[in-house]
Amino acid sequence: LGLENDMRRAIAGSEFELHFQPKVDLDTRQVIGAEALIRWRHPTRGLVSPAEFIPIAEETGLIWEIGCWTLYEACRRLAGWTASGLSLPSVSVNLSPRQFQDARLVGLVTSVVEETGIDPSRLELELTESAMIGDIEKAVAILGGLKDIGVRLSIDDFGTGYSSLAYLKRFPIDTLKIDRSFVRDIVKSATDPAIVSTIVNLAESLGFDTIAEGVETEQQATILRNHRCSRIQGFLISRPLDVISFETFVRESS
Ligand code: G
Ligand code: G
Ligand code: MN
Ligand code: NA
Repeated sequence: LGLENDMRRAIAGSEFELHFQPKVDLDTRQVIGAEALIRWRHPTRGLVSPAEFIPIAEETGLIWEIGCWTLYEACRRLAGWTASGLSLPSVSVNLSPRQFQDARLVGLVTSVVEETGIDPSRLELELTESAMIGDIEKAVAILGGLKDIGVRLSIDDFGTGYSSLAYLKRFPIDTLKIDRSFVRDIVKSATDPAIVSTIVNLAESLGFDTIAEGVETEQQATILRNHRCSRIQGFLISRPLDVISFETFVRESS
């Protein structure tokens, strides 16, 4: 309950901030986008990881308010960067299962896009497979509502959930984010290169893009390139950065 009460205060008192992790084209290392990742600057505990507070926010329902703030903040940043000439094609925001299933989601995204004036195709929403299993018809309807706004959709941590191919082909999504567990051991593993290759081929057949997450070494990047995965994200390129450091990173790499 301690953290829950603190979270209510944090929502009211703007103790949250967004960090941004660049996504790049593997060959050119050009920045193609960034993932927004929330951080909580707690007055006594210091920087609290979302891994710690997002699950509590999900349980208590506070995730709705936090998600509203995250979406607005990410889009306000994108609008500001566009106005100031920083060249950043897109920004992605993570949505947890409860956010995805909230009946207010399509309305929220519509309002955020209108009020911040961003081009909706430059906003990407990252969803996990677990958010979409259960009621597939409902998931397809929500995804369709989001696509109608013009935003891009990706499946995060792809390969770790339960998506069957029958469902996957019905999802109007744009990108599969290859889970970092397949990248971690790709240099030594007998199976992981084949898994990555299968995901890339599957994505191509269904008309989706891919990006590999958690890329930490040049060796991993080389193997990913050999398996025709052309976009990467991970500590090799950059850790998630606070706004000032991120702006410097984008300027220096463009
Ligand atoms: O950045 P980090 O490794 O600390 O993130 C930990 C987890 O928190 C990841 O699974 C990430 O997707 C999730 N996360 C980060 N920011 C947000 C956010 O704004 N909303 C939601 N729902 N999850 C987030
Ligand atoms: O669940 P999701 O994929 O949204 O999680 C994003 C989290 O992954 C962020 O918290 C970020 O800090 C973390 N992350 C990003 N790049 C790397 C990486 O190269 N290695 C590891 N171990 N974690 C990473
Ligand atoms: Mn993510
Ligand atoms: Na992920």
